[in-house]
Amino acid sequence: MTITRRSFLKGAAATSAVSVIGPSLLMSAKASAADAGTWKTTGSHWGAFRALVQDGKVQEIKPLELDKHPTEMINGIKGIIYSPSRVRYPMVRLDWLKKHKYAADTRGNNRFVRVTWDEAIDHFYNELERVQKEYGPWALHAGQTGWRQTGQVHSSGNHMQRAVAMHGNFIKKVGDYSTGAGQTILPYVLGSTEVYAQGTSWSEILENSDNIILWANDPVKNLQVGWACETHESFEYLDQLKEKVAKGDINLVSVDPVKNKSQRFFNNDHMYIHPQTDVPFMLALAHTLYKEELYDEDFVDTYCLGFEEFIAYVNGETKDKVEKTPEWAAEICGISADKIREFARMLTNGRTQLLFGWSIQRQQHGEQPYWMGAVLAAMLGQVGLPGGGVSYGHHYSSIGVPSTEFATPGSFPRNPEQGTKPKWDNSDFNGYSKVIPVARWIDCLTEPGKEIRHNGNTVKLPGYKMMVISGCNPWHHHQDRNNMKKAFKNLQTVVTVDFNWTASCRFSDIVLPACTQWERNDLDGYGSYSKRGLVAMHKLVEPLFESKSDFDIMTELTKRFGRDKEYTRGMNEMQWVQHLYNECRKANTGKFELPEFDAFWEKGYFDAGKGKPWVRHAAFRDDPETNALGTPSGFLEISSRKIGRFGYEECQEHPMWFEKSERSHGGPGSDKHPYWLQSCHPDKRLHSQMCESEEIRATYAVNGREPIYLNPEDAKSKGIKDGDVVRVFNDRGQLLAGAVLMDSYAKGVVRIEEGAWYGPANEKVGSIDTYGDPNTLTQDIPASELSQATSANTCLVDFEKFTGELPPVTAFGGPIEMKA
Ligand SMILES: Nc1nc2c(c(=O)[nH]1)N[C@H]1C(S)=C(S)[C@@H](COP(=O)(O)OP(=O)(O)OC[C@H]3O[C@@H](n4cnc5c(=O)[nH]c(N)nc54)[C@H](O)[C@@H]3O)O[C@H]1N2
Ligand SMILES: Nc1nc2c(c(=O)[nH]1)N[C@H]1C(S)=C(S)[C@@H](COP(=O)(O)OP(=O)(O)OC[C@H]3O[C@@H](n4cnc5c(=O)[nH]c(N)nc54)[C@H](O)[C@@H]3O)O[C@H]1N2
Ligand SMILES: [Mo]
Repeated sequence: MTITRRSFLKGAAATSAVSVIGPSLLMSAKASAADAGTWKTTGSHWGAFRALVQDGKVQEIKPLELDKHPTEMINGIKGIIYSPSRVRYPMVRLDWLKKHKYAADTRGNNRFVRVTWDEAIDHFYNELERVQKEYGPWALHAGQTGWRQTGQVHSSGNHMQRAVAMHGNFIKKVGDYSTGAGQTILPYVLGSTEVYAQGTSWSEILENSDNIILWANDPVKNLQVGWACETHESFEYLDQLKEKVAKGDINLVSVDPVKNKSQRFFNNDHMYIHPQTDVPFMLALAHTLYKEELYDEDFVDTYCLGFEEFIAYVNGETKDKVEKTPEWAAEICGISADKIREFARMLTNGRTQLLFGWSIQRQQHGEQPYWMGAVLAAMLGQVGLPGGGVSYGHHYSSIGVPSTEFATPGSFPRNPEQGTKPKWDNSDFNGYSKVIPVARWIDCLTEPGKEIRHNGNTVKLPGYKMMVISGCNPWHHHQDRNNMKKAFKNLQTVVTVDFNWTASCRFSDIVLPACTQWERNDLDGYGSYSKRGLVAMHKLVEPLFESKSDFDIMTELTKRFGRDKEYTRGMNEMQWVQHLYNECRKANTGKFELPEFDAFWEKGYFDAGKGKPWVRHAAFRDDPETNALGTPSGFLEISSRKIGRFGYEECQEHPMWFEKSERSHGGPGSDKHPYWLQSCHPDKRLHSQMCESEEIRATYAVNGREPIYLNPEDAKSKGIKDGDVVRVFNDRGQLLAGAVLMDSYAKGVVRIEEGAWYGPANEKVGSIDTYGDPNTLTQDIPASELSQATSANTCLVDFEKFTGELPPVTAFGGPIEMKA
């Protein structure tokens, strides 16, 4: 290995227009004959697999025999381990190190110097000390979390938070980017988050449903990954569903502005809808059900609260005094009034299961479509029946695959030992809130001290000075890059722990190289909601370069203040793996017989078999008094007095239609930037993870750039052909992407998948993103005062053919290495 980061980057620049895809730097073409290799078992968000390790390198990967529907993304795994974007050494930003006052003005210029591990940990520790001493706990944010790799011992967020918490207190977050609006509204309506709850079993749905509505839902794409090691069992049911649709046994309709991957798989009916206008459509459905007396009055009377207030709004008697007729809705949502009425009647024709995806709650007023979904289900009166009612999770982590009774393994603890105090035992947050809604962390930097409303409380935003990031990539997951660039100028020190040189590393000051999950031993639950068993995660190869496990990194940190024994509880990695296994084995006594650890480790998994079918909300339906919902009244709340009392503008006492700040097809802002940008979850990545994997990126990148999916007529009107590089822009930012023309996209709708690595031409606000991260263009606004959730899908853009000289892609290949 003679090539340096710098020369690699130059090499990438030289190939500019073509692509940065080259042979992986570390892959040996052929393994030596001497080492026949060993097959080892491990897991991942993409499923369990066995890897052939030869000459200390991963040569081949094949899915675990239990996985009958592996995702093609496992072909990208080698490319993660051997990516040219690996963080190789501890690095410190040159200007932060050499200049005074943290040199925040040049943060993002990607100029770093290599330091030793000792120096890096010293810097990290000294900064924690300084911030606690000079300011206090309000000045440290270590609360962002995300899709850390799998494994219960090494869960990296736990390691970072436990170590930092032993040192001092810090700002934490509540909520997440996935379901921020949904998980906040649904407890008021149905008594639980619903989004993270087991749903009615697929077998019950397949047997009992006459109609299934995939509402903003793309399970075929999104079930490829899971929060714990994914089993892909749900695909058995999707195959059966496809058969039933073909035979006409089930009427499957997708309500979506796009003909998505699932629709292409099922070849089912498509109810096209204009983006962000589901609520007007749903209000008109409610109007039809009411006027045509098709709704279930008994169910609404017995099980629900607040129908009268709601229906008065629908009838135009309250609020805006507009009757929510199909004709009214048609103008907004692009579905004709006749079709709306037909759709309403269809819903009442037999058993109907509504299956919502999560994307429509990741928009401004994202609470409303979810609340309306529950109201429609209530009016249909089938909540709690097999194959009827409403679900908000059947596209996620095998929800709908029956759960076994298996007790899942515990994890390395996120919190310090009970009863202990941090080194800096200071709980004075200077009047600021110590917990912030997750997506408001940038507002803290741009508007410190501001008071905002959140779910019945007031939050005072702390203008923190230091941030520690591990197991997440905020420079992928958050919205509006240029606003982030401005905000980061108010930070003194950013520490990131990652195995990949992401944009979050680029905008940090201290970067610590973690190893990947395939460079350490661990164990994980097999299946998230299905609780299918356990997977052994054998270390495939030794940590590459100077990387270390998060466990080892944070042990080093805690050593600096004499708390390492307490941190590790005196156990090393393998002792933790065995400890968690033995605890799990004990917890399953009498239910499942788990073998001794060694036998489990050698076999590679424990299979708990299949679970028992189940129907969500059935207990409530059977006996609503004994099994009341967890709502304030115990009923399904069509109107919520509690929310009404909050007095919010953008989320009131029952579901309503609110105009969006940006909406295509004639809505606000569409005269200037006519196209709706949806930043859906990627088909061939897990967010930003695997974008760095060159082999798999080569299968979708266009001209070395992230694809933008366009309607062919829209493209033609701008002289754009398949494969052209396109400049996509709005008032917030600009990026380059590669055009892919597809009929599946309606006119006025474009898609760039989230997780595309941010590759700014330089650190200056407004500079063009050379690879195509959609969050260069998205808005950083809250869904409402209730949830304060992200609204990435409320975003308009325009685009044009790019005719200038193509700048090189700067996203990949690591930092520019400088001499200190
Ligand atoms: N525009 C737009 N933005 C979105 C979304 C959208 O739909 N549209 N979706 C949002 C959603 S739902 C989500 S969940 C978020 C996801 O946001 P994130 O969870 O932040 O995204 P990931 O790309 O999974 O980032 C995980 C990071 O952790 C690193 N990592 C993984 N394992 C380890 C480990 O063991 N140790 C260490 N130290 N690091 C590790 C990875 O290399 C990667 O950089 O994005 C959100 N952002
Ligand atoms: N392959 C893969 N799978 C994943 C992930 C991944 O990164 N890659 N991430 C996982 C995670 S963390 C999450 S949170 C989930 C995300 O799950 P979701 O948020 O449900 O997924 P998306 O793909 O963003 O969107 C699903 C569908 O919603 C449609 N849609 C968007 N806006 C609207 C609208 O206004 N109205 C209607 N009717 N439809 C709309 C889109 O066209 C798309 O077909 O996926 C999980 N699964
Ligand atoms: Mo998510």
